[in-house]
Amino acid sequence: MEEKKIVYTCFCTDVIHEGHLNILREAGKYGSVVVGVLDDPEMIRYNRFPTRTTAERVEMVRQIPEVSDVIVQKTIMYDDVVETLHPDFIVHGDNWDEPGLSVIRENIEHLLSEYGGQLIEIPYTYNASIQKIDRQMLEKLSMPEFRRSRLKKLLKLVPIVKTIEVHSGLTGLIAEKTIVVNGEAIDQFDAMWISSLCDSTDKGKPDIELVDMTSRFRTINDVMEVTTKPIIFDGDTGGMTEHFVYTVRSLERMGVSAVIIEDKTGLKKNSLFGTEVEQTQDSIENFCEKIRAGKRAQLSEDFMVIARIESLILERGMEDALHRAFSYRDAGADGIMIHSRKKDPAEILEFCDRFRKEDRTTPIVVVPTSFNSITEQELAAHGVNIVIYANQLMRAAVPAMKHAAEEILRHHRAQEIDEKIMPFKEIITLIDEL
Ligand code: SPV
Ligand code: MG
Repeated sequence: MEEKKIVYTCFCTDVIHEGHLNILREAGKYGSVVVGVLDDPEMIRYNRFPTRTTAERVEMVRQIPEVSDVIVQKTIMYDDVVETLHPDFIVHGDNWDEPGLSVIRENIEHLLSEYGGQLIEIPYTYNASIQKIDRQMLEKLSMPEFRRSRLKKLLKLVPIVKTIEVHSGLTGLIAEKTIVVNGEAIDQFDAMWISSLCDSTDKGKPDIELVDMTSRFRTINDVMEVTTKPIIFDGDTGGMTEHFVYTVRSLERMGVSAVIIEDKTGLKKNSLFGTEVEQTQDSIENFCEKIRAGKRAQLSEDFMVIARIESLILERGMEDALHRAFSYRDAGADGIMIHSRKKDPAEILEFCDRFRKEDRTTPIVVVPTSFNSITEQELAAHGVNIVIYANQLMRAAVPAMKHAAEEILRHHRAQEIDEKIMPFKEIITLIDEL
């Protein structure tokens, strides 16, 4: 008897809906159906953050009668699957125009062509009921409980959490939706940073803890209304300990995942000024008490208080930075941010290596604004867990806006600048309609 042909399809979904069942029914006509469940880390890079774990999704697919076997697909590209399974057919929806899908199609076609396998494209179903399920998934991702816990999950799943600064709904949408295809890899940001510098600058104010918490919370709310990714909040010095505890409660309730507070006191100025301006570092005792109070105040398990060390910025030396790091950790800090304004990443790497020698688990956060030649991969190799691109969106926007304003003044009309600026039709593609 002729052996049954193998038909393979990969699912990157948390819910099985009629579109998937349709794919499986069609696939079943060609042979015995093996479904790949895309592994969590790859789901995160390529698609939406999974609301169910890989194991749960495997179980979900196993329950479907049309499915004869389930495997975990480790990478978005099909090389490993094809090598081990050698399917006669690969079935895929015909929604190839979605971001990133065209490279996957090329990958599948190339692999199949090597041994005469066949790609079967099935019309992609996206009706009202599927649309509703899709929206419910997005809604779940944006809810405070789920969003808040996502940072800790990410820390377990990805080599380094890539975080980009946002200061408005629009920049939030850019962080949420920007996807690039880099060779065979698809990439996107994991989390968002509400920077005190950019939040203040957007309001035309200096970064000296002048913009009050109510206003900062409004920025968080603007971002949260249109996004799902987790938020790390720049809490400046945290203010007075008696105030910080209330900030922790509010952030937690809103669904923020972490607050980073820096060990400075008095009139805080931005760290990128370093010793050019007068800045005072807090005592270890005071700052530890602030961390302890914040940790006592939080109610959920997943909220993180991360302690930021300014010793290198204020040129107090490596030993002081390390001593503070261990003290803050012992006071209960869930992570350590180490900052530097040197172009050379050497002092950051030395800190990370020495910290990691004694502590293999406490997350390390860095902000490579000055030491920007270092890659995420190199940082991760030195034990860094979260990288924050703290101000690049703002710095990209300002010169572009300034140039447009100058051009209009120069030419007494807007025609000359028109081809350099994005048509609004394109901008509004970022905005979701309900
Ligand atoms: C911010 O983005 O506001 C920061 C990081 O605190 S830095 O500007 O580098 O101090
Ligand atoms: Mg700041």
